[in-house]
Amino acid sequence: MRAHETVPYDQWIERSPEEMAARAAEFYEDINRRRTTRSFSERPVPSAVIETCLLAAGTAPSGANHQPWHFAVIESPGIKAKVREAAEEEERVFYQQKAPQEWLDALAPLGTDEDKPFLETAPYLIAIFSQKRGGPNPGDTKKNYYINESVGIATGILIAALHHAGLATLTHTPAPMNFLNEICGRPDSEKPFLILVVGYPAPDATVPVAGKVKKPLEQISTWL
Ligand code: IYR
Repeated sequence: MRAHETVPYDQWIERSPEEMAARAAEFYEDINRRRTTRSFSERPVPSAVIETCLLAAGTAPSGANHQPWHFAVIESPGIKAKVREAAEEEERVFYQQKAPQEWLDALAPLGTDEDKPFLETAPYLIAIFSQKRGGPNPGDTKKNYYINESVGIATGILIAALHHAGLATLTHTPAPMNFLNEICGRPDSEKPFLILVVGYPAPDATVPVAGKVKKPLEQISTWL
């Protein structure tokens, strides 16, 4: 290995097998209560909570530690309205023309459609962008690696962090989403990854029964 600077890994906390099992079970119980909701309350959310969850997302592993992500946090009602207008336009084309029947059939149990009122109701929209070029330091313009994997992992950590903090999320992926670059003032070298809708669920929020069904361990894992 080439010479590189290191420090002791002293943030590591050793846990007994019992403590590990208890912590794993506690985390599973909490994350298993996460549901994607499409019905948000207008109740304001403290911006400091969003900031801390973004810091958590930013700890994600990434290709060559280039951290090829950018989070555009939208709280302005005017900008949210613009996002809704552009997203609903794309979604109308998707649901009424582009989507093959097989896709529409797959979405039917979730009850999604082209109306996206949550894009204005929810207190925060986080538009997540992936960066083709960048690097660990500000101003770097190096090639980035494993971009989708890296941004996907960071997004997963962000969703878990927001849920853990007590907030609901919805992953929204209008396609194509190029309108987000202009609305959020992001350069063409960045590609919209997804919009995360964040807030409290509406008091009368419901979730589709179909979404609760998660595959059992035997189906999602093989042990060799
Ligand atoms: N982007 C559309 C359609 C959609 C696609 C999938 I796959 C979903 O899991 C949910 C929705 C929309 O947001 O409605």
